[in-house]
Order: sequence, then structure tokens, then C-alpha cells
Amino acid sequence: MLRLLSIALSLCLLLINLPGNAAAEDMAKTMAHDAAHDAAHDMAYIEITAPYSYATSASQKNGAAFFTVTNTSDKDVTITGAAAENDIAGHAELHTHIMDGDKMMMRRVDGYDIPAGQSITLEPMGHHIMLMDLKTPLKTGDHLALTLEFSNGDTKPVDVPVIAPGTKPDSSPATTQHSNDNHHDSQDHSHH
Ligand SMILES: [Cu+2]
Repeated sequence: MLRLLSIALSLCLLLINLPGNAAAEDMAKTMAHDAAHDAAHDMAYIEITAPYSYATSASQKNGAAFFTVTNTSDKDVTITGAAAENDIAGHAELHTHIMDGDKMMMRRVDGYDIPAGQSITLEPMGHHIMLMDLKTPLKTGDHLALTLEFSNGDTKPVDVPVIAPGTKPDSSPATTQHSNDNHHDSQDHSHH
């Protein structure tokens, strides 16, 4: 089984290890072949800001990823799916929260529409990428490699740092929470 897997993996790497594609080669080391597809597309019109995911405990089956997606193009786009590194989660789903009476419920959705020139923000109690069936708990300091899939066939890689629950991502444009700021800042932001 393991041997088959490694053969499949080397085949996969061989296929994408074409000469003159150094960028794809580099990304492939961490993101498998999805990244190679991405390198072939120009996804410059999609900008991802402030990605983060919360560390999980051993008892938590699922994790979630959050970020802001900006569509700088003049065409509406729709995110129709997401994929995580195979060794991190079984699969990833697009979720949102809805109110059911006075209770917040999670629900799977088919897509997130992002009109031309607009942004959507994935955040706790809102839209989020659900990482189903985690193979191993997410640890603070880890990075997840996600790939977003769009209805037009394009994909966009997202590097998602894992942060301590209750903290905010370093580059978050949202409110800074000094009281919960107990994670280690690699980039020191100057606060006013
Ligand atoms: Cu969810």
C-alpha cells in the first residue's frame, strides 16, 4: 500500500516536473499536483488576505479556515470548492452559518459568489472552509496548503497559518485584539 502510494506520488511528480517550470516544481514539493495546475493559470485577479485557521484539540474531528477573498477582475466569480493537502484532512467543504431560531447552525453550501470588484470575508460564525476528518490535530505555527476551486475552472492556492484559538491573524484588517494577543508575532506590526 505504502509502496503503491509512493509510486503514484513519484509518477505524479514526474509528470509535473517538466523542464522550464521551476515555479511549479517548487510548489509541488509542498502542495502536490494541484499547485502545478494553478501555476498554469493566471489567478492574479484573486487576492487572498489574512488567512488563518485555529489550532484543534485531539478530540476535534474538523477544523476551519478563514480569509478574505477579493475579486479584482471585472467579472463575477464563484468559489465552488476547496481542497486541502491530503495528509491534513479527508476533504474540505464550503460552509456557512445560518440562524435556526435562536441557534447558529452550520450548513454546507455549493459556492460563494464574489461580484466583480468585491470581497467576501470568511470568518468564524460566517462563511468558512471546513476541513473535514482531520488526520492530525492542527497545531499553532503549522501551515495548511489549501486550493480554492472556481466555477471557471481556475484554482487559487492559499497558504493558511494555524494560530491559537481566540487570536487574530497578524495581517488581519479587522479589529486587533490586544487582550488575546498571546501568539508569537513573526512580523512586528507597529500599533498606534
Ligand atoms: Cu463548518
